[in-house]
Amino acid sequence: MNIILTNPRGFCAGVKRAIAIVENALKIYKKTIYIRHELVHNQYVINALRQKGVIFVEKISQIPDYSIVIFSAHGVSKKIVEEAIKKKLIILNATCPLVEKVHIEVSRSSKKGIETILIGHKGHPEVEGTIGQYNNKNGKIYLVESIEDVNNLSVKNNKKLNFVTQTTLSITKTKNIITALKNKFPKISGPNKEDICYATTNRQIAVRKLSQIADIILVIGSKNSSNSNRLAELGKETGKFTRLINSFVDIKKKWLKNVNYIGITASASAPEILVIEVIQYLQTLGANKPIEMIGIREKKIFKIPKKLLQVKNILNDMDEKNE
Ligand code: 10D
Ligand code: SF4
Repeated sequence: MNIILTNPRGFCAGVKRAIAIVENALKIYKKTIYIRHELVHNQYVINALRQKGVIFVEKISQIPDYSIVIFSAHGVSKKIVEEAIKKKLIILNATCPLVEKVHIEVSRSSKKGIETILIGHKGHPEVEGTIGQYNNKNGKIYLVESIEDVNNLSVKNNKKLNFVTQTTLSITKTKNIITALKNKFPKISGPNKEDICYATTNRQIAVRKLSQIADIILVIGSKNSSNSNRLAELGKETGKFTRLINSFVDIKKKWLKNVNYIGITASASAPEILVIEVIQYLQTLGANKPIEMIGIREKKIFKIPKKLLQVKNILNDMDEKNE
């Protein structure tokens, strides 16, 4: 039995930054840290942060006034920011800069009275945050999930129309939806390709390559994670037996019968420790040393907000003065 690991896999720059923000905040502020929504959609990460005393909430009303709140990497609506300001919360924004870019685009369209179509999954927090950048007094933002939704859509002014997308969608499905949009609304403007981020794109390309070699594919990621689900969906579309697993505990021995090559990937929110545990488990069942696939090298790094660095500096200064 052989193990093949995709490259790239695991944490993206946005997830690393979000976790770094929380880690820094825990060191700097000696108060309870509240996080609005799961920081990233991964059970292991969330449990680890809970153990460090972090409290996760869905509503700002659940947070006591004057507390510290961190917005999750998926971003929040303008309304949520306003609620947090009203409660005089110290806000640390862990929204991925690539999600923030989409927010800016939607906000700009809203100010200009350009109606916007968002391609994304209904109910996902990123989608809610992006919709929440549009001021409905100026026009409307429409959500489409499929070509069928595009066919059924009618807008007020098809000459002043823009589109944006969720960052973690399927590359192929989104391309088809954009084509349908452009056919229906030839004057629609939007990003050159789509807003699907580099990490989502690279992990999907890697799984497609993996499917050419592997007999089965295991995607490490949590069930509520959009980018994890897209990887599992893609594996299945290639015809390979594919399962989304939280950790090695979810692996069923019957999946491995007569399997020579086990392909493994990890989503943008899944830590490498989970990959290591899967390898160790498969090796107890007789698997060989894993083979690393060659893939796109990712160099993107996102800095943490200056606010956290400033607080750190002030504290350092105070320490120096006290010495
Ligand atoms: O569900 P998802 O794929 O959007 O989020 P997850 O937390 O699993 O991965 C990180 C991606 C983010 C924050 C969306 F850009
Ligand atoms: Fe940012 Fe992409 Fe990671 Fe989402 S998946 S946090 S958009 S880098």
